[in-house]
Order: sequence, then C-alpha cells, then structure tokens
Amino acid sequence: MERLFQKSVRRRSICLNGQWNITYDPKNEGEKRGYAKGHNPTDNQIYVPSCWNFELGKYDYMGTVWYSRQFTTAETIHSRLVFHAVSGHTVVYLDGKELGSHYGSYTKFSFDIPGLPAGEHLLVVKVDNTVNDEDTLPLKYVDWFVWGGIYRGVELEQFECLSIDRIKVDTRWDGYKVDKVLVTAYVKNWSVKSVSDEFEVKVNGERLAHTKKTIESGELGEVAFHLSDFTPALWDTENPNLYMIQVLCSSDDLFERTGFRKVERKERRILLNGREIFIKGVNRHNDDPELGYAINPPLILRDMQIIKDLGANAIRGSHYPNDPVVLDYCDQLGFLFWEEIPFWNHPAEALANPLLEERARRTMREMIIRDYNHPCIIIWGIQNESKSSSPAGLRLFTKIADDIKSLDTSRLISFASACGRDDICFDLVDVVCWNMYPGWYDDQPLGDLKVKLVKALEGHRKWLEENGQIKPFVITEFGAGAIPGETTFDVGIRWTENYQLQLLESIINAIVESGAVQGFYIWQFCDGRTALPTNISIGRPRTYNNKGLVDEHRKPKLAYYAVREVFKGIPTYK
Ligand code: ADA
Repeated sequence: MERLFQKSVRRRSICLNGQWNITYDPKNEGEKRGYAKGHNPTDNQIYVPSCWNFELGKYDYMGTVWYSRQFTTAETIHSRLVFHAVSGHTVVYLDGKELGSHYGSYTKFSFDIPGLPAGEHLLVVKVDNTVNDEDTLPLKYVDWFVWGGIYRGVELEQFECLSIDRIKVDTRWDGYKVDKVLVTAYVKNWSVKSVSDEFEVKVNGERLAHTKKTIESGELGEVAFHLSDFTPALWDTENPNLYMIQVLCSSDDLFERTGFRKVERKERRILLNGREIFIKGVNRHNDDPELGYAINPPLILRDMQIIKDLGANAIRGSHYPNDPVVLDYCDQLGFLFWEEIPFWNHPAEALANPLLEERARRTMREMIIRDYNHPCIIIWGIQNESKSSSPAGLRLFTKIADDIKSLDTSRLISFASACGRDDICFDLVDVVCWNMYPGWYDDQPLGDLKVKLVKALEGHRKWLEENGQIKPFVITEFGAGAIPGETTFDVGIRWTENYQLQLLESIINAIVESGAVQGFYIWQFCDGRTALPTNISIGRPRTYNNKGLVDEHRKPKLAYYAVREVFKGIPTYK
C-alpha cells in the first residue's frame, strides 16, 4: 500500500506485487549467465513486497539478488513502471533490455515506457544491497540492519496522453492566516502532438479552480492554480485538519492530502502557527523483527498508537526517508516529524567522495519531492553524526542545505551533530541539534547525572549564543541499553530496565529544568536489529540496539511507563 487514501479515480494501474522468482547471486555472476534475459530453472519464489532476509538461511545475506516475473498488458499504451522502494542498488530490465537503474533504498523511482506493446512481458530486477566504507548510504559501519529486497509495492501505471505526475501545494500567509493556497500540478504529455486540455482542482470534492493549458509533446508542464476563496482550518498537533486535493484533466487525475500550518523559528523558539512548541519526541526506525523495512500499515499504526499513548508529540524518522504510510499516520494523528537521509557517521574522506555526494543529494531531492505535502514534516535533517567538524563536511552539507532551500522554504533545516563544540556547520541550520549519551558511553554515575547535565546544557547554550547561534537547541539522542526482562533490586546496574528508567528520567528532568533547550528525542522507540559484525555490534547484545522504550515486539519496558508519567508534566505549547 502506497498511501492511506485512494490515489486516483481515472488512472489505470496494474499491481505487480505477488509471487516473483528469486535467485541469489553471491558471486555476482548473473550478468555473465544471462539472468537479465530470464532466470535459471532453480529459481525460488518470493512474495513482493518483502525483505529477502526472512527467507530461511538468508538472515545475514547482503549482496546481489535477481528477481523476475512476467506480466501481461491488454493494449499498447504509455506506461510507467513504479517501484515504491527497493533496498539496494537496482538495475531494471524489461524484455531483456536494460530500462535503467536507481541508487537509494528508501525513496520511490520509476521508468517511463512510452507505447509499451500489448502482450506478455518479462521484468527482471537486479538488486545489490552491499554497503562499503566509502560511498554507500549508509556505510558498512552503521547501527541498523540494511535489509535487502523489493520491500514496497511495484505497479505499472497506464496513460492515454497526459499524466498528472505530482501535485505541490504551497501556502502564502498573512500573519498566521492563510492568504492564498497555490496548487501546482506537474503534467507530462506522452503523445507526439501538443495537447490542450482543461484542468481543475477539487478540494474535499468541491471544484475550486480550473484553467486551460497546452502541454507540448514530451514536455513536463506546470499547471498552476490559485485558490483564493479557500480558508482552510489550520493543522496542528491537537487539531490535525487535513484536506484532499484532487487535480483532474480529461484522461487522468491524482489525489494528494495536505494540511496547512506555518513552521518558523524565532531566535530560540520553534513556532507552530505562531505558538511556541516544546518537542518531546522519540527516534524510530521503520523496522520490524519479522518484516524488516517491509513493516506493514497495521503494525505502523500500532507503533503510532503506542507513541501517542506515551504522550510524545514528535518522531524523528531515524535515519532515512520513511514509508509514506508513516507520514500519512503522522499527518492524521498530529505528530511533528523530522525526516532525514541516511548519512550516518560518515567520516571526512567519505564526505569528499563525489559518488557519495551525488547519491546523497539525489536522495534528499527525491525525499523532499515525494513528501513535500505532508504537514507533519517540520524539519529536514541533513545528516546524523557525520564529520561536520571537517572542511569536507562543511562543503557537502552547505550544498545539501542549499538544495533543500531551492526545493522548500517552508520547513526548518537541521542535523544531528556528534561534534559538539568542534562542529563548523551550525551556520547552515535553523535548529542546532546534538546527540549525547551521558551515563551510557561514559562512566558518569547515575547519582549526580541530573545536576551535572543541567550545568552542561546551560554551558552549551551559553557557548552557542556566544558563537552567534541564537537558535533553538534540541537534543536529538540520548538513551541507555536495556535487555528486555533484565531487572534488579540494585541501582546503577547497566543493561537492566531499571538503569534505563533511571537514566531517562534523570536526563529528561535535567533537560526540562535547564530551560536551555527546545526539546528532545529519546533514543529510541523500540529495539532493533543492528548491522553485521563491525566494532558496533560487539557492544550490542542479541545483535540488537537495545535502547528501545519497548522491545522489538513492542512490549513495553519499565522505562516506557516512567517516561509516560514524565511526559504528562511537559506541555507541547508554552
Ligand atoms: C548514535 C546513532 C544512533 C545509535 C545510537 C546508539 O547516536 O545516531 O543511530 O547508533 O548512537 O545507540 O549508540
């Protein structure tokens, strides 16, 4: 499922989910063996969407895999083959010929096939989810498992001559009132002639604007509408008002859902529709122990309900573009979302690598274009814990920040720094964010953690302001590992649920008491599988990152209840 609502009334689409053939190719011999033209008879079957690591014996497999299937079309028609996400570098072949390729495991991509002939077709997909130390997103040294596979849906869309490819909704504000809503539809003309058509916009089923436009042959035209008599109710965490926007032409239509809210930062404060907010958030991997990245909508909804019950108002989608279903639920439930790309502890040498630069910038672009209309997203995150104290970091992150601004000026920009006072990239952001693990990766005793942290946070705030960073300051990560079920009568025993509870309580209380920060995200919502052996996994019992408030099956740990109590005393709005 791509979204939580109907995508179109008129568009035809053939669903290519279901049984596919699969062949593992650990030695990378598939090309030589002609797999692009069809597999060998020893193929197994796999259900798409899914991650291949749940096949017996493939739990650790990272490498090349070939997928194939046949499909039949009834007529010769312009077609677009859409992959909603594939984990790994993907090369796609149709009827034995290469259609194209895509790098980036978390965003959707597609291939246009004008006039695809009627009949039987063979679709072959090569996927390689190998990670390395130089140019992959993430690198091999990482703290989550990079599952492999075609893990979101695949479909073949069909168009007669025009396709409404995307809708972008922008707001012009008069203070905190909506002055004008601008709807832009990106329309492709697939035919060999220019096409004039009438376009209309409906909001919640009511026709609010229409216009005539000619789109040249092969062009991706922009059709713009101003909805001047439309005064929507605003979206916020308490009243997440949403509107269905539909753009139609004679042969196609597309729905998008959005909400209207203004996000700003004013000096130290983060404002939502003019009201100062305090972020009480969790970091969440979009991951499940039985499904990996293919975690399905009912399980996503359950996570959202747990996070609501906890009393959090924000989620950081660590560390990659999330499933649009997650974002749809956040829109519906009024969560404030931080979305980022999978830069994770990239060292300076990697940040200077041109291939990595190209991959990162494209991923950011694909994420912003795909998720532009979600009101829940308030922050675009450039990176996590990469070398933002290096000239290479400054160069690349400046380019990425500029890319973000060229695509979207309606949201805040940030990143999660691990460089502290050595960071040289804070000028690029609206919100300064630090990850810190007091009481976990150092030997600070729990006893005086709170008092020391209050002082440290006040000191950091002072240092930021002395260095010209009069901006919101948010702690993006802190936490402690707790093995589910491990409890003790003693105080201060690491890996127990008691220790995690005491540490989280102390840190949250210190954050609130210090008054130095505008919010925080706990690391992390739930336990999750870590990467194959590197020196990270040595410190990860069960090969899991055990810092979840709930375990991987979403069973609450002691800390869950304690944090829920603490959250009750922290209002969202000041
Ligand atoms: C980092 C990182 C997280 C996680 C965490 C931890 O800050 O951003 O992904 O690895 O540390 O558990 O140590």
